[in-house]
Amino acid sequence: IGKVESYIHEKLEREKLHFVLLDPDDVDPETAGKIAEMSEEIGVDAIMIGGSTGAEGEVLDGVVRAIKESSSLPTILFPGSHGGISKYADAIFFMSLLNSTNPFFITGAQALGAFQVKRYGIEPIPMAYLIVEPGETVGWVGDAKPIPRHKPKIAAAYALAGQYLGMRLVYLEAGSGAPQPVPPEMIAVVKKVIDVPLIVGGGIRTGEQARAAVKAGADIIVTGTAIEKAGSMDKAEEKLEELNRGIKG
Ligand code: 1GP
Repeated sequence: IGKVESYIHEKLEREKLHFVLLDPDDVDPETAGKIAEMSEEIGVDAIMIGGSTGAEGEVLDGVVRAIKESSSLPTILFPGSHGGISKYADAIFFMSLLNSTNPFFITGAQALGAFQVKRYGIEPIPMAYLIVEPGETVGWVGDAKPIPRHKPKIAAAYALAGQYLGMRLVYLEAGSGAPQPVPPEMIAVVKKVIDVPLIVGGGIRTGEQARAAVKAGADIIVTGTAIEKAGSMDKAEEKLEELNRGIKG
């Protein structure tokens, strides 16, 4: 396994992790750089870069470069498709949307992007990506059949299947900006059956919600909207601190 994945595993032996997601379609490079710098100071563990719409090409490259220039945190691509690849990033969540109804999001985009990942020497980290209701934009764009919020066993079955298919991370996603995060009951049931680290994101806005997800069994918490839409850099900093405290305890 590669450098970034080793870093994740080493850190997980000591603490729960906090990844901040920046969507190049929502933040300009300068803001992204500032948020990354603040994130590193506060104790965030990695920056994820991606989005479902418009997070491609020069816009994506510009944001990744700005982040690399202003922090030494690992940069991990979180692509909406093969368009979400940037040669400036350290690693990529090489993810399959297992509960999509469209093979493009399960294996198609992956095939279209594979050579580019190899050419640029980006570290691929295989990940099972599961969309839970409501799913928001990524659920719609990804042609997902979102897992019902009150059906944790369906989530667990997909998560275990992902692990058995060789994926080394499982991500439970409620969708960026979801009104409610993934239910803690679902996190607990999934965590019980898998052995690989569990990532949870979508709609986590408060330290309390982050804490609840960690207590239920999440290993890595992803936050995006709460920081991007905080309103000012000062408020973004406060929010980052609150969320980080919730995760790290
Ligand atoms: C979205 O899970 C991530 O893909 C983060 O969601 O923007 O709601 O924090 P938020």
